[in-house]
Amino acid sequence: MGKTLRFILGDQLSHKISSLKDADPNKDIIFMCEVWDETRYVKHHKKKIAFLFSAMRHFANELKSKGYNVDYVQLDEDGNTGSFTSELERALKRHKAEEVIITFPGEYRVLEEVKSWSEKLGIYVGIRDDDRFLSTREEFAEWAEGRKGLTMEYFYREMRRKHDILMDKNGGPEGGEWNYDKQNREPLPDSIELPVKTMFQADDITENVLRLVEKKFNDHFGDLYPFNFAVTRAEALRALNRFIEERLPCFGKYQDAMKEGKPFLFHSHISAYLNSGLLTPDEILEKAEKAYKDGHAPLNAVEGFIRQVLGWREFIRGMYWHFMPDYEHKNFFHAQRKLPDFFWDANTKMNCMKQCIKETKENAYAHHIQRLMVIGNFCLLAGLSVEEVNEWYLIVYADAYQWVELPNVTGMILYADGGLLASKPYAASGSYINKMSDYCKNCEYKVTEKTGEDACPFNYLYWDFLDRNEKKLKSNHRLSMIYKSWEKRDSGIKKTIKEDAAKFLEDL
Ligand code: FAD
Ligand code: DLZ
Ligand code: SF4
Repeated sequence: MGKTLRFILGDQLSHKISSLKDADPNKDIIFMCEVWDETRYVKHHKKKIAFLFSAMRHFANELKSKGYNVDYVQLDEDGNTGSFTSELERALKRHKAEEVIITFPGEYRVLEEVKSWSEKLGIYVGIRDDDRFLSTREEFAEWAEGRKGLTMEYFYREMRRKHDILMDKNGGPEGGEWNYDKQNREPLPDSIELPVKTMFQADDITENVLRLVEKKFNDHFGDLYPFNFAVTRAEALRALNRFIEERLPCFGKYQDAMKEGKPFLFHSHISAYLNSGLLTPDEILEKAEKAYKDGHAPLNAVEGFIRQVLGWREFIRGMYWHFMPDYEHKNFFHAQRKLPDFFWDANTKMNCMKQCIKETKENAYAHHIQRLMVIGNFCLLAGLSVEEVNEWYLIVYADAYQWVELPNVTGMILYADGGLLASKPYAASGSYINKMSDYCKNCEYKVTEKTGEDACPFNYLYWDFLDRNEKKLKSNHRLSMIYKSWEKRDSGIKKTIKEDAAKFLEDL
């Protein structure tokens, strides 16, 4: 009998990954490879590549020190052929292996590639479930079956019940409510002291990777330095523990707040670690719930955080696999405007966009409200190309993989799925941004002005978007009041709004 090769992908860096469950250190080969195709299918942010390569190399070393036989192919190694399939083919020959075991990949395109191996390479391919998620694709499909609308909130309640998280002894939600979002919308007070972000020093492995990225990916978006990501599970756990200790108590209250020059606030900054497998959702939920039970963090904060991980994250993944591959081609509003250059250099007069894009470029990170209500809101209102916006979001964030990026972009910000994920578009005028941030104070535009050269573009773009898409949106009962107020507006003002929007969009 030939050898078994266990293929670990770059976002499968978990010691308990299903593909390793029955691995035999004496016989099996653990295979990992850095390949051009994965780094270039979109031109990822430099920090994202550096993080993942360093985390992959550290993970491979940990497996080696546990006694496994690890075959790791580095990007610049002689003979690296550049794709998963061709590298696997070489590895199969090297080791005379006839069988590959792999955990279900995170992206549809990779799954298609994995499915082709059996025929192309004449081997047995065992694809195992990715049991790091709390809901399986089958469970999601069962839940979705026959429902008119797929609402995250109901899915989340089922998950709370099923996994017995934040439930009281009578089987109801802890504290009597399922959701404490009403308490979670405060802007950040000037006086508040923010905890320092957890940062890590680069070791030799990371230094080598940084030099490689500098050399090979210089034309990619984003700043490589300073680089202070966690690259091992032990480091990622430290970041998680410090979040629970220092940030979680205020996570809820200031979850939607934004502040110039403060990219990290009370968020956890664990998404890149979670999505690459250094952390798993079960341990995160356990620590968060314990913080509430120990009286360390209030219910609104803990419930709010748990909803993101147990609710949104699992729901988003469920949606991805439920609606792929069609989901990738949705474009409800036929949005096709080219992505403006300032998405790459942050050179725009709109201070909110400037700050959020600048921080994205520096950190490969922006928190949720920046992604949703500033950048995302702009993409929606300006009718930017669904394809280009998806590509941008996949490139720029260290936590971005298509399974999580696509539903957030196509469904949540662009409403390009026609309402499969969100019950109405997340569209907002400048006053929302002004309420939740201090960006408007330093902006060349005036948030209080609705039309004219100095007016905040979000103000006229908001109404222009609703007017442009009236046929598609008017029947949505959640928008009926807004359309009524638009109808009542003076026709001269409506005309000016539309002219201002047209001019702005033309100049983009
Ligand atoms: P926190 O605010 O501390 O939240 C805790 C965790 O909850 C996150 O780490 C994440 O794992 C999970 N979470 C929260 N919201 C979501 C959500 N909507 N979908 C999935 N998980 C969620 N998240 C990604 O992990 N990868 C992406 O590529 C990604 N793209 C996004 C694109 C857009 C347009 C939007 C609006 C959101 C996107 N998100 C994405 C979700 C969310 O913005 C990030 O997970 C979050 O900002 C990561 O920062 P954090 O770890 O500090 O999160
Ligand atoms: C994102 C990424 C990058 C940039 N490079 C690699 C790589 O060289 N090797 C690898 O195994 N994985 C990489 N990844 C992550 C994969 O793209 C990821 O596993 C798939 O997108 C499936 O989710
Ligand atoms: Fe953004 Fe408008 Fe405020 Fe300027 S005025 S920061 S464009 S919301």
